[in-house]
Amino acid sequence: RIRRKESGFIMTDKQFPKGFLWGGATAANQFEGAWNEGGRGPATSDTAIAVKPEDRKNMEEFAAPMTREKVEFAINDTEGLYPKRWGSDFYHRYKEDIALYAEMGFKTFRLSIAWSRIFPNGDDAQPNEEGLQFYDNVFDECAKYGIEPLVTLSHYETPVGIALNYGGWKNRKVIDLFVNYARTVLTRYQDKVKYWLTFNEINIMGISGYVGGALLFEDGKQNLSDMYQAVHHQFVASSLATKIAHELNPELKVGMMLARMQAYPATPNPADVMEEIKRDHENLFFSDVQVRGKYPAYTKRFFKENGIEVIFEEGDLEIIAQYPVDFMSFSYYMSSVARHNPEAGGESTAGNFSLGEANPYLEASDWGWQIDPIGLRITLNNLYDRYQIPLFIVENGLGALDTVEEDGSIHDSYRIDYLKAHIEQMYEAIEDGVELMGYTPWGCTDLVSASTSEMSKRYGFVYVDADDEGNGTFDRSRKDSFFWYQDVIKTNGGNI
Ligand code: BGP
Repeated sequence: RIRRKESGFIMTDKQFPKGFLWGGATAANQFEGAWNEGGRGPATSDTAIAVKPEDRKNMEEFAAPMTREKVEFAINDTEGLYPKRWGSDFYHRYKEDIALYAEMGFKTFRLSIAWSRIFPNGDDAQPNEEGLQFYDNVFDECAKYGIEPLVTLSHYETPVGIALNYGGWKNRKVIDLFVNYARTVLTRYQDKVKYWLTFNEINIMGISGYVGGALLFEDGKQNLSDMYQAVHHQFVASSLATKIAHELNPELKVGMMLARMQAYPATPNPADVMEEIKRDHENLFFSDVQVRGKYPAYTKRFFKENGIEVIFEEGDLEIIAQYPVDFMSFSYYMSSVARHNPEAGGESTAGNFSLGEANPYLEASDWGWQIDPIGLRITLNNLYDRYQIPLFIVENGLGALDTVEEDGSIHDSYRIDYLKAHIEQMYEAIEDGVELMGYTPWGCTDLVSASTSEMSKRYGFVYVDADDEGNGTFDRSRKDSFFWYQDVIKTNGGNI
């Protein structure tokens, strides 16, 4: 099956589609740092404290509701450990980072805009020009190398002013504030950015009260009505942003972003299969609304049975119906097991969002995330069967502890194995007929973890010399996976 040799690389018949968008993904709240520079206002992510290594598998902090008390305390606290405030210092090192992406051959680079860099308090009358200029510089740098930016409007951070003064997304006024922000950046960057995502992992808000940063619970208790009200507002805001993008230029493509959680029935017991369908409904509700443009019947039932009250204003459902997304993107890290009677289950494992039953057929990462490459093929097939629109994998990867050798090299063969196995399954899914736009593995340069705020949980091809306390030079270096991924891109997946 070996076809030809090109500049030292063996090319095989196994090729990804022409124009496939290989790249990497980051987010401002975990990567940029410079939290109080350039006129940026504080964001909810600046108040996320580090989880100690011994508490790694304890997801309490991740899932704890965001409260006024905590946010106010953290924002005035100069002593505590808040690693997202310094991130990986992309703010000062973007030129070097983008040059490294160009060296790997990236076709695309996923990043997010920090809302509070543009509107420091969330509701300012005028945008902050210095913030706008920063992203102009970043996009111009990408353009130098022909790298297409893929931009998330809201990735796990909200201006603190919106949390404290409005209570976050449960307040309808936040739709207008977001739409104003979206209009500002879509208009400004319409000639520089073609691909946009509205909300990162829109389904996580309820589970990750604190990390998601979108919703304040005054009494410290998660409340399903508030959560689904907030989600509804995000649906409307997302559709309005899509409308603006298409009015500016019909060529702009706007996607939704789901944390896809593939679940398997624990046994062939129909009750377990039904449990899996229920999990799918919880997860796919978000893409059903954003892709199909309407609330599914199963959600109406769920609302009714759980006493959830969501206020829909006149015109909301029409907006959602009129402006669905152009493509669907998702993150994929692991799969899970669905069992009707959890007590009958075996061993448990940690995941990025919750504890769950371990699948005996799979191995897990050091953080307990179960590694399942075939699950990615299953997911791609299921999503494409369901929606028949282009898909984009905008996050995938292995969080691991890396060791720097004496000569500075980093031999991360475990990361290469993980990514290779997933890319193989992507190829299979494409052969199955799935329309896949691209692949941006998470944290292409090491960055601070969303769930634990650790720097030592690394995903990158590029190493950042910084520890969990923010000590280090923050200098960049190439891991073994850097050279491996460079080959993958150069051969358009032909060496997998
Ligand atoms: C996703 C988030 C990212 C990211 C990733 C890895 O849920 O969109 O922001 O960080 O998960 O998670 P973690 O950083 O917790 O390892």
